[in-house]
Amino acid sequence: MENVFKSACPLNCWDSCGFEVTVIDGKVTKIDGDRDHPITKGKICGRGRLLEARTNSPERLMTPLKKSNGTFQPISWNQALDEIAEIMKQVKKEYGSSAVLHSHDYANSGLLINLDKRFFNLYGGVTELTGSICWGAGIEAQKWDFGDAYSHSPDDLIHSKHIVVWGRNVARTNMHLFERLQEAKKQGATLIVIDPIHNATAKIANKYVSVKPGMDAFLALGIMKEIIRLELEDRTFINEHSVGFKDVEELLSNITLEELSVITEVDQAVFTDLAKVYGNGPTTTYLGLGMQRYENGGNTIRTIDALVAMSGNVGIRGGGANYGNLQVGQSFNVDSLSLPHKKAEFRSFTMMKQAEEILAANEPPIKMAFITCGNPLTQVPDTNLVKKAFQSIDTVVVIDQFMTDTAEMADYVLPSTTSFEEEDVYYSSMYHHYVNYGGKLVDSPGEAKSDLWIWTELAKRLGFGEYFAYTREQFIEMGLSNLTEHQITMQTLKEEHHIPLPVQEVPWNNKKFKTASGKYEFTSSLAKQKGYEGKITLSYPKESKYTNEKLVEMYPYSLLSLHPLRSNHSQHYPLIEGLQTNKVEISVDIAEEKGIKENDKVRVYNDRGEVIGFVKLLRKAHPRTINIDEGNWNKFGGSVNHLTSNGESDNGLGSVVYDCLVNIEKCM
Ligand SMILES: Nc1nc2c(c(=O)[nH]1)N[C@H]1C(S)=C(S)[C@@H](COP(=O)(O)OP(=O)(O)OC[C@H]3O[C@@H](n4cnc5c(=O)[nH]c(N)nc54)[C@H](O)[C@@H]3O)O[C@H]1N2
Ligand SMILES: Nc1nc2c(c(=O)[nH]1)N[C@H]1C(S)=C(S)[C@@H](COP(=O)(O)OP(=O)(O)OC[C@H]3O[C@@H](n4cnc5c(=O)[nH]c(N)nc54)[C@H](O)[C@@H]3O)O[C@H]1N2
Ligand code: SF4
Ligand SMILES: [Mo]
Repeated sequence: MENVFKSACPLNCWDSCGFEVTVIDGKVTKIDGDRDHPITKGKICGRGRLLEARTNSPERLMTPLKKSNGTFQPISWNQALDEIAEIMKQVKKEYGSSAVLHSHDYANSGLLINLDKRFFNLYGGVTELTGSICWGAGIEAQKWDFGDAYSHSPDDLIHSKHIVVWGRNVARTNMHLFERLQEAKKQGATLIVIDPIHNATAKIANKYVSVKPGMDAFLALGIMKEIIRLELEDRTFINEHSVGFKDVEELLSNITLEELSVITEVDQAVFTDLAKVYGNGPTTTYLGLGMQRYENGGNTIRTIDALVAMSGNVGIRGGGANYGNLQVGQSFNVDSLSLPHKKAEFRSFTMMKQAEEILAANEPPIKMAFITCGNPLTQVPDTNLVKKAFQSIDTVVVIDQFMTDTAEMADYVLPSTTSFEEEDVYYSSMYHHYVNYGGKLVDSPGEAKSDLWIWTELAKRLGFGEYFAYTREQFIEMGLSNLTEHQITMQTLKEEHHIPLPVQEVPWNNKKFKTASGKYEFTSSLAKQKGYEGKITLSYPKESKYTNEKLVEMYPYSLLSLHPLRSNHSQHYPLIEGLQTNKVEISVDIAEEKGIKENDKVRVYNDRGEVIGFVKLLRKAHPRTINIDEGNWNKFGGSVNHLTSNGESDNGLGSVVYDCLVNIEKCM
C-alpha cells in the first residue's frame, strides 16, 4: 500500500525543509518537498532526498556491538545496557559523574534531542561541551553587540535595495535563500557577494568582491571610513540608540585606506562602492559562517555588525545583520525537557578543545564518553589529537546509525533510528521560523532504537526511570508548553504540519537591544564583564603573515574546508561514489607556482598532518587559496581535519578551522 506523509528534514541545515515522504508497504521509497510549506515550497536538495537511501541502507547498524580484542561482536540490548549502566555507576562512585563526557554536535534538529541533557543532568551532571565549531564565534559576537543573534524573516528581503552575502555559500548551503536572491534581483535589488571563492552565489551577483581569507574586518573598516568621508552614516542611530561609537572612530583614525587595501587585497575603489551600498539602503547583510572560523572571527563579525549599525541598517525593514536566528529555538520550553537544575556536578570543555581537555583532565579524569549526534573523528579539528584523546578513554559509547570513523574506535556501538522511524518536531535556529511536524512513518530496521529509548532504559537501570516515564508525544507537549497561547500544540502541528513561531520579523525594530545598556554596543559591556577589552580591534588570523612570518614561509597557502555540496558533513559520503576521494581545489597561481595540473595527485600538509587528493583548479579564487571539502571518511582518503587546528576564536566560543596554513606538493 502506498501512502504519502508530510514530514520534515532533520539535517543540520539553514533551510529546515518540509517533506512529502512516500511509504510503500512499510518502507520509505521516496522523499520530495512539501509544496504547501510556505518557505521551502516543494523544493529540497539531494541531501534531503538521499535520506531515503540512508534509511534503507544495508550499511545501517542493526544490533548493539561490543568490542573485544579489537573486533566488534553483536550483543543483546540487555547486555549492552546492563554493562553500560554498571560502568556509569562505578565511574560515578569512584570519580564523580563529571568523569563522564557527553560529546555531541547537532546532527538532528528534532526538539527531543534535548532529552540527552535530561538524562545526563539526572545522572548527576557530566562534562559537557560549550561553544561551537560551526558558528560559535559569530553567535557570541552578536550577543556582545545586540544582546542576541536574531535574523529578519525571509519575507523581509523584498524590502531590501541591496543585498550583501558575506561569507555564506548560499547556492550550496542555503538553497531557499538562493531562490529568494534570484527573485529579489529580478525585482531590482543589487546583489554583492564577498568571498575568497568565486562560488555559485558569486556567479549570479552584480558585484563580486574577492577578499583575503580572514581579513573581512579590515574590509568592513575600510567601508566605514568611506561612509564617514561621504557623510553617509546614520547619526540618529549612533547618537540615540548606541554606545561606544567614539571607540570605532578612534580605531578608524589609526589605519589608512591604503593599509586596509593591502591587508584585504581588495582595491580601494571597492571600499567606496560598498560605502555607497551601505549608505543608500535599506541594505541587508547575510553573514555566513565562513569568515568567523578564524582566531579573529568574533572581532570580524562584530566589525561587520558595526558597519551594518552605523550605516543605519539595523532594526529597519530590508536591513539586518542576519547571522543565526536564535529566537526560533528560544520559543520552546527547553528547560522542561532538559531539567538543568537537576545536575549536581558540572564541568565544561569547549567543543574545539575537547581532545586536548580529555588528555589533560585529572580532577576527575575522563573515564567514559558518550558520543551522540556527532562524528568527532571526522568533524572536530586536529583529527590525530581527537583520535588519541578518545582512544585514551576506558569506555567510549557511540550511538549512531552507521559505522562512522568515530564508531569504529568505540567500545560499545548502539544502533539508532533515523527521523522517519520516530515522531518529533523539527526546526532550525539558522534561517526561517517555522516548526515542522514529523511523525513515525516506518519501523526501524533490525534492533535499532531511538536515542530516547536508550536513555529511558539506562535511566531505569540507574534509578531515575520515573523521569523518563512519558511518551514521545508527552515530551513534545512539554517542549511546546509555552506555545499553547499561540495555538502551537501537538494537535495543531499534526493538522497543519508547519506553523510559524511567534518571533520578530524585523528584530530590534523598536531599537531596544538585549544588551546591558539597552542600546547597540559598539563597545561591549558583556565582553568587559567576561574579562575582554570590549572594543573592536585590528586583529589578524592566527596563521597569517602578520602574526607568524616563519609559518608562512613553510606553509604559504590558506586552506579552507567548506561544506560539501552533496553531503551534510560526513553523512552522505558512503552513499555517493563521486565523493569517495579527496578533491583538492587550488587557485591557479598555486598551480603555476608548483607546476601542478588538473587531476594531479597531491599531498597537502602542515605540522599537524597531511591529506592526499586530486587537484581541481579554481579559476577565480583568491590567490594562494586551497579548499578541501570537510566530511570525508578515513576509508575514502580521510578528513581535512587532519590539517586544522583546535584553537579557539578570540571570544573563546568558536573554532579556527579555516585559519589554517598548508603547503602542497605533487605526489610522485
Ligand atoms: N550542502 C551542504 N549544505 C549545508 C551543510 C553541508 O554540510 N552541506 N551544512 C549546514 C551547516 S551545519 C552549516 S553551519 C551551514 C554553513 O553554511 P555556510 O556558512 O554557507 O558554509 P561554509 O561552507 O562554512 O562556507 C561559507 C562561505 O564562506 C567563505 N569563506 C571562507 N573563509 C572566508 C573569509 O575569510 N571571508 C569571507 N568573506 N568568506 C569566507 C567560503 O568560501 C564559503 O563560500 O551550511 C549548512 N548547509
Ligand atoms: N574542517 C572543518 N570541520 C568542520 C566544519 C568545517 O566547515 N570545516 N564544519 C563544522 C560544522 S559547521 C558542523 S555543524 C560540524 C558537524 O559535525 P557533526 O554533526 O559531527 O557531523 P555529521 O557528519 O553530520 O555527523 C553527525 C553524526 O550523527 C549521526 N546522527 C544523525 N542523527 C542522529 C540521531 O538522531 N542520534 C544519534 N545518536 N546520531 C545521529 C549521523 O549518522 C552522523 O554520523 O562539523 C564541523 N567541522
Ligand atoms: S538538507 Fe537542508 S536544503 Fe536539503 S532538504 Fe534538508 S533542510 Fe532542505
Ligand atoms: Mo554547522
